[in-house]
Amino acid sequence: MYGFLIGVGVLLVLSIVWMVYRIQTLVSVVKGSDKKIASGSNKVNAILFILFLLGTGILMFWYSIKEFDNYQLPIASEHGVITDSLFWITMAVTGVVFLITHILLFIFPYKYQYKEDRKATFYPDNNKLEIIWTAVPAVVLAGLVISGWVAWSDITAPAPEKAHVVEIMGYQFAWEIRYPGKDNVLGDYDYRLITASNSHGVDFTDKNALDDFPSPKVVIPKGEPVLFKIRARDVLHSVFAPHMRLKMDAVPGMPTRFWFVPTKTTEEMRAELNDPEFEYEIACTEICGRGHFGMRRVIEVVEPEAYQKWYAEQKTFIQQNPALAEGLSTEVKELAEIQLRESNK
Ligand SMILES: [Cu+2]
Repeated sequence: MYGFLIGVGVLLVLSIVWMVYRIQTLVSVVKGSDKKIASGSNKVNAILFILFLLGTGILMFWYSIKEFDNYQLPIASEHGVITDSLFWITMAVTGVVFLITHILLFIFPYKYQYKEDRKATFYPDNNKLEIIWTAVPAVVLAGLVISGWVAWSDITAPAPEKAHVVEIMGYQFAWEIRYPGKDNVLGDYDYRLITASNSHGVDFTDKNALDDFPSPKVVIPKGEPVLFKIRARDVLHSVFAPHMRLKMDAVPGMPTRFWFVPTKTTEEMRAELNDPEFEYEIACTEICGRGHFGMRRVIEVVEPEAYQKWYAEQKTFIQQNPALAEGLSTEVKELAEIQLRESNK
């Protein structure tokens, strides 16, 4: 109902504007002032074009320089160096073209504003010019696209065998982290197994799941390949680790992955930034609902020895909650019990 009334209101306002315009035109015809094409506002508009160019140009440079450190975070992964250099090459090429075209775009309306004694030149076509402005962008863009494609193929190639696996599962509104345990193989999962005490939906009838363990934060070793296996439990989320130059969607029903090699420990980055509080983080970059802003997890990059030590100290799901082993087959239960005994030693 309101929509209809608003529609009628808009129509009425538009018709009033149209009537005012019509009356003005008729008045100028009667007065005989409609013959004059250019008025004083022509010059004002021409000058406004130049002011707009200068104003927005200054604002753009001021903002870009002021906020530079906020969008150029230090790189903490091997492939990040490659993607960053691609980014800056693209930025340089498109930036120069952007500046030239926009300066011309705004200077031309000023330079060629209407003058009574000036006539437009008739210039139908120029084949040579057209070939140049088609061929040059085609070659430059092909170069950019191909170098980007080569880098992306490398980055998304299968992870090395020895990569450390971490599962990251997004849900409204947090991330759950699961490690595969000693066997480096994650156990199966099934959304139908999700309960209050099994938020990952881990299938404990799969032997690979018995040594899996959860973690409140992502701990990974420096200088070694890490494979993130990413999934979502409800809606689209997206894993974003800006210092690692890592971004990958978490899609319900379609597991994704991203592997990389971290190059600086959290401690090293703290020293570099002179910030003892610094933490690497994962943020969600898919607007996934009301609590989207709260989807943060800390990533801690440590030396490989410290990682091995931390890994060995973690308690499996079943060690943390023996009730999860209830109802399992005798064979699986025995395996789980061996683990329990080991952890109690
Ligand atoms: Cu999210």
